[in-house]
Amino acid sequence: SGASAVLGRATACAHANIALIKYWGKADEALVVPTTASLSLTLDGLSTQTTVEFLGDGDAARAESDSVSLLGDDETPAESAADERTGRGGKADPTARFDLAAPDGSVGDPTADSNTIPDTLTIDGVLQHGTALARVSRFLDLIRERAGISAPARVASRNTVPFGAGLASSASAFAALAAAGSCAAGLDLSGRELSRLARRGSGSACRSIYGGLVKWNAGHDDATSYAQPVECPMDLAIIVILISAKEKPMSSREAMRLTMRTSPLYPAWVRSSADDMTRALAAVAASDLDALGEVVEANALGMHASMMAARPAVIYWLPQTVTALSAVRDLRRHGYGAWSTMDAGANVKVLTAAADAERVASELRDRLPGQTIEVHHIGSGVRVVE
Ligand code: 2P0
Repeated sequence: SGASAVLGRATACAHANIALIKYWGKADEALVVPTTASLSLTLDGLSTQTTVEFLGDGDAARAESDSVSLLGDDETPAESAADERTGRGGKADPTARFDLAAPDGSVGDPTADSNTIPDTLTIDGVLQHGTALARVSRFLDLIRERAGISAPARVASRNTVPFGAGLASSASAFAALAAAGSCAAGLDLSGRELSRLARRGSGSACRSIYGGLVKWNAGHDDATSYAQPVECPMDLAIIVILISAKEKPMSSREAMRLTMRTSPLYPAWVRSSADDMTRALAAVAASDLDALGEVVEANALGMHASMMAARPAVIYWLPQTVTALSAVRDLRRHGYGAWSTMDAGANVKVLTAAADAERVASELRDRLPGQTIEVHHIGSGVRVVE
C-alpha cells in the first residue's frame, strides 16, 4: 500500500540520568514495575534526540494480525484473549522477548517477528533490524493502541551517549521516544502519563522525563509506578570516569533478572534500599551532602555486591574500576566531597557539589591518567523541540 503521506511528526530531546539510589529488579517484568523506588539526577550533555513520523494509511493486514502477537502478555486481558485465539500467545518465553541482548535467534527472540513490522528505525544514521527495531515497534504499539491508529512509523534517533555502556542510553532513548511518539500520534500526555509510558520502554527512562533530582515511586501497578521531580536545595554535579565505552557484556535487563533469581544477597539489598531512600531524601532536604554521598555510594556498592553474589556472578568491574573507586576514597581522605556510584557497566560516576566539580575532576585526572573524565551538571527534562 502506498504509505507515504506523513500523518504526524514530532522531534523530542531527552537527557540521561544517573541514579543516586538504584533501580535493580522488576516486580512486574511486563509492566516494568520495579522492586524498589529510585532517585536520580538528570544530566546535561548525555542526550538523545528522536524524530517520529507516523506514515499514512497504515497497513491493514498488520493491524489485524501481527500487532496482536507483538503486544503479548503485557497488555490487557482482551489482548491476551486475542493471543489465545490466534494460538500464538503461549509460544514465546515472555521474558526472553524483552531482552535486547538475546544471544541467538531462539524461540521468543523478537527478530522472528521483526520483518513483518513496517516501522523503520535508524540510530545515529544506521538502519536497525532485529531486537532494537522490535523493541521500538512494541513500544510504538502502546502509543498506537492509545491513539487508535495503526500507521507504521519512521523513527530516527541521534545520541551523544555511547550505546549500552552503562551510561543510561536507554533512559534518554525511551524518554525521547515516548515524547516524540506520543506527540506525533496526536496524544497530549501529562508529565506523569509520559513517565508511565517511558517506563514501559525502559525503567530508568521514566526518570528522564523530568530534569534535576527525580524520584521514581516503585508503585504496584502501571498507574502507581511513575517518576516525579524532587526539590533539591543543593547544586549537584556528576563526574563521569569513562573506563569503557564498549557495549557491556550483559544487558542490565538480563543481569537484574539473574540477580533477582539467584543472588542470596538480593533480598537484603532490597530491604536496605527503603532505608537508603529515606536517608537520601532527608539528606537532600537538609542540604547535607556528606550524608547524601555516604548513602549513595553504599547503595550502589550494595547493588553490585548483590550482582557478584548471583550464580553465575554478574561482574561489570574492570581493574580500572577499582582504581577509580580508590581514587575517590583517597580524595575524601584529603577533604574533598566526592562519592562514587556505578551502574551496569565498568564506569564510575562521582557525586560532588557543582561548585567543587572542576576541582575534583582535575584531581581525578591527576590520579587516573589516560582516562576520559567529564563533568556533567544538572540537565532538563524531556522536551518536544519541533
Ligand atoms: C538505575 N540501572 O537505577 C539502574 C542502576 C542500571 C543500574 O536502570 O530493563 O535500562 O530497560 O528497565 O532502565 C538500567 O536499567 O532497565 C538501570 P530496563 P534499564 O539507573
